Amino acid sequence: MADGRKAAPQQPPAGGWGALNAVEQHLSKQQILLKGNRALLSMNKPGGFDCPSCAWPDPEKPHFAEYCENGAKAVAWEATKKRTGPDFSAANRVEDLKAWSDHELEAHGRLTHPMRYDAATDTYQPVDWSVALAEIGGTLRNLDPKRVEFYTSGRASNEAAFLWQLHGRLLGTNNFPDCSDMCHATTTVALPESIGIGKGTVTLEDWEHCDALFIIGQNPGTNSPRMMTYLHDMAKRGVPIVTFNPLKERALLRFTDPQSPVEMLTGRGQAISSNYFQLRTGGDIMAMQGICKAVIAADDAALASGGKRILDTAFLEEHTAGFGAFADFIRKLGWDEIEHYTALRREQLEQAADIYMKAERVIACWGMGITQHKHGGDALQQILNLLFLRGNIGRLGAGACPIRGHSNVQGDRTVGINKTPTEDFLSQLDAAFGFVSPREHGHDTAECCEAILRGDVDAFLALGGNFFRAIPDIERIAEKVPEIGLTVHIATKLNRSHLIHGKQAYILPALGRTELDLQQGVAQTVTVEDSFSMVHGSTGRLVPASEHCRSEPWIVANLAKATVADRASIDWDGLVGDYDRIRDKIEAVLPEQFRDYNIRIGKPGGFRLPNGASERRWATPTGKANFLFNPDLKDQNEDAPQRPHLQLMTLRSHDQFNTTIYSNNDRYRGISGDRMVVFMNEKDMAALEVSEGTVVDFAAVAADGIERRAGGFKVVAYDVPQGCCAAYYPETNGLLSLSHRDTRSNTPAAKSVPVVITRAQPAMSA
Ligand SMILES: Nc1nc2c(c(=O)[nH]1)N[C@H]1C(S)=C(S)[C@@H](COP(=O)(O)OP(=O)(O)OC[C@H]3O[C@@H](n4cnc5c(=O)[nH]c(N)nc54)[C@H](O)[C@@H]3O)O[C@H]1N2
Ligand SMILES: Nc1nc2c(c(=O)[nH]1)N[C@H]1C(S)=C(S)[C@@H](COP(=O)(O)OP(=O)(O)OC[C@H]3O[C@@H](n4cnc5c(=O)[nH]c(N)nc54)[C@H](O)[C@@H]3O)O[C@H]1N2
Ligand SMILES: [Mo]
Repeated sequence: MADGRKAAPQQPPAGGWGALNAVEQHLSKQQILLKGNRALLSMNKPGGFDCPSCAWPDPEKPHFAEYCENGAKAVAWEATKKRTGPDFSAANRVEDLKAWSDHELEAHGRLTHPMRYDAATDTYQPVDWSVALAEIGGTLRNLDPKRVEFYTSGRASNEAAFLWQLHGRLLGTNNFPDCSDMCHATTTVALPESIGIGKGTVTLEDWEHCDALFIIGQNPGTNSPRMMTYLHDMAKRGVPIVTFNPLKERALLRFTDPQSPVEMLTGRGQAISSNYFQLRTGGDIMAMQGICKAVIAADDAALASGGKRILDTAFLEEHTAGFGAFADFIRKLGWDEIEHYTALRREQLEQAADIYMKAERVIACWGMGITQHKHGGDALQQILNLLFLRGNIGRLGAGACPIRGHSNVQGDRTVGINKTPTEDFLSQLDAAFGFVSPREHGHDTAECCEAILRGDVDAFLALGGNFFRAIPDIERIAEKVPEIGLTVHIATKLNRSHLIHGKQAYILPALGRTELDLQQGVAQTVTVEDSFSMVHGSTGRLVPASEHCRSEPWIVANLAKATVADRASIDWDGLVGDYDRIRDKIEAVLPEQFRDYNIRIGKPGGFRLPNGASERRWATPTGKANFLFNPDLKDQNEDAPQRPHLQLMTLRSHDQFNTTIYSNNDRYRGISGDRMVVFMNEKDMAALEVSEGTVVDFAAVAADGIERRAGGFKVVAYDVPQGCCAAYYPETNGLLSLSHRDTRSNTPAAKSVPVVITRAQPAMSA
């Protein structure tokens, strides 16, 4: 192709038989064919468990099989028959395990026993729960709480996360680094500036009524595949779907619904995106402003000719602030500039504007392609500006729709995982439990990493996740972790973070969400909040992986009991004996949001948390929805100290869930058996004198002057704009500089890493 983009190979649509085959293969690899299948049928249904994979909501009337290929993989991975028990850990030195791949570590199976690190043998050894808890509590209690970090990964339930923050605050800290700090924190922080709330405004009902959809920087075919059912139906109804993504993602091109017999038989599938705009990475600010420019120009023309107005002037007057200044700025923007920074043509953006103007009800969704940038917040505020122009918010079929990642990442924040809690929250918490919470702000993920680098952390505790693999700058930070006095990981599978440990180190095995959680003989339900602010119950059903696994609420409560029992009179056993009591406490602390919590989670589909913006109430300083823009900001990548060769996006393959690698395949991108690849434009390849299959090394170009390298990536010619390339996360995380991050929320700019690419040096012979 003239612009160096490799034409997409002739491949079948996404979904379809490929997806069904993948489900069967993943179940059988984990030796759970029948058991797994039965589990899958109770997933995302009232009375069943919530899918542990993504945060897409459950419909009120679920399909017979309300799950997707990647949800099935997540369940198979958790319900596996394989085990990582005491024999294994006693026989393998931690130093040796470091040579294992991420896939191998987790694929070995579920953790079955609490373990404690033994320095003499460099192994983890089984330890009784009571001993582990007493030892951890004994250490923690005597530390300066400002030097203790409580990390949360977004699979934790509301109940577990609520007890976790209570534990941290009883100890005396607001240090709550969260996986969301690497993810949608950009949304949580920048969206309130625009509309007064950090959450999306739409529900599934809106999705059913919208008549044009914009998908910006998100890959639903892999990361929220149940969204594909909606995209498929919309496309079939003729609803235009406008995609902005540098990379051609196959499921956004064509998708076969595995539940449609006709499509399965013909193999043709349904075209999904009506328009696919391959903008340059980080070009979203100007792309959105370009669309706004075309819309405002059309309205100016209508006004001049006495035609019907394009803008929703009533909405703009009653509900927004700052429109005048924004419109002036936009009118002066030059199309040359817009084309330069987006790598899109004016006609393309005018086409997008045309679709936007013809539609009565527009939803715009976004993911990591927007949030993981230096000015991610500014980019999403331009998406909001576009929505405001025609009043596309707070009415049926229209609104803002950030698509969250982990299945309960939004809920964990709601119940208090927050380094800057409001005074309201803290005073209610204090009243509910009879103590005084710390008021001083704590650390987010980036600040926690900085504290580790400075040597200012004495204990690091993680409720799930794989912190030391998911963060930027992993190599520099890993070097400092052995200086930390205590590391504790509550986990289901062994992962790299457990091998990068402190002096005193523990791994505590948790029940997974699919598993039966009996407390005092009664099956417990936990709750989660999805991307649409719906809260609903999840009840595990499978036999636990081991009799020594404990539920997360149990582990957290017992850890708290061993550490801070004397700080307030709290009936920890009572709370854990019946999770209704934990929910009563959540309701006491957040009465407006969780009114009648225990009653309302019984309703199919659950209940929706209050969301002012979706009713056109704006909790902003102006009391309005704000048009926000920075006139000096053109794109995300202007200030690299040296001209990088390319902007690297770090992304997910189809066979991974974050740092959990199910296999080395990426079916939709045509990759099999290898994760060490870099997707490049053919013109960039020619300029760098590399060809398909050449092995290359990356050197990152960071403002802090530190050299970061990663080597051994095989070049794959791909349909990406010139100047951009892509490789998988987490293999590239050593290239990310901790300081290269969203200016508001500190979210690492994982989608625009400036890199220089060179041919790999032949290995030196020893
Ligand atoms: N199966 C599976 N499901 C998952 C996950 C998983 O790893 N596996 N992870 C979960 C989590 S925690 C999250 S946060 C979500 C992540 O889900 P997504 O938000 O889809 O995340 P990514 O795959 O990292 O990247 C999203 C897309 O952004 C595009 N992109 C990159 N840079 C830019 C840019 O500058 N502009 C635009 N417009 N697009 C860009 C990429 O090409 C890619 O298609 O998925 C969740 N669900
Ligand atoms: N370069 C780059 N870096 C990124 C990203 C990127 O796009 N590019 N994405 C970022 C994003 S969006 C996110 S959300 C983070 C993810 O960061 P994390 O949330 O920290 O990482 P995960 O890989 O989701 O965590 C996997 C581990 O969770 C544990 N686990 C699984 N299920 C359970 C459970 O039910 N209970 C408990 N206690 N543990 C469980 C298992 O031990 C497993 O090994 O990574 C971020 N890092
Ligand atoms: Mo995420």
